[in-house]
Amino acid sequence: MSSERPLVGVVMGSTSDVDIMKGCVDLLKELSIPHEVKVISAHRTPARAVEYAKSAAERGIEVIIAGAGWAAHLAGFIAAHTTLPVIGIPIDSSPLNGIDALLSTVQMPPGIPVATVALGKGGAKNAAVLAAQILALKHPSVAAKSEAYRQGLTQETIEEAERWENDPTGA
Ligand code: RP5
Repeated sequence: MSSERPLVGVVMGSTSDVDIMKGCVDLLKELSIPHEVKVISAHRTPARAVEYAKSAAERGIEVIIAGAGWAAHLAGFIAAHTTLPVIGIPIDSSPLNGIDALLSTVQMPPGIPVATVALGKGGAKNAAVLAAQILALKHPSVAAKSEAYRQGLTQETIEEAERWENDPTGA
């Protein structure tokens, strides 16, 4: 949790999602983006989900990230109650390995979008990066962090590739 006023609201459907959602929160921290984290279920605590979505903009939140598994209605339910951009992370926690969450999150009807990222851990990280890229349009400090993150990723990938290219059989 950041001490500054949060710009990103990170919401997950259950404490059982923490393992996956940690990747998102860690990256928001790395990018120095003020954020808050809430556990709110669209099915088990629907009134809290409505209250959260409706009050987010007036509290200064600019992007909401919502991760949920199974019949994952959290991101869509929140999107229905706010015009803030909502990024949905489908979590692969169900016996269907997340295909249910993926379809529930991505298949929003016309007019109420959820920017759905990849399933599971990769998606959780991408949600943080996408939130940073949205905030970067307005916040120069986030733009700088976002740019530096991308450059770091590119550099790291080149160095890793060169290590293997120079010594393909090395340990
Ligand atoms: C979803 O149901 C949550 O996002 C979680 O991924 C899944 C299972 O929740 P628990 O039964 O583990 O609390 O709403």
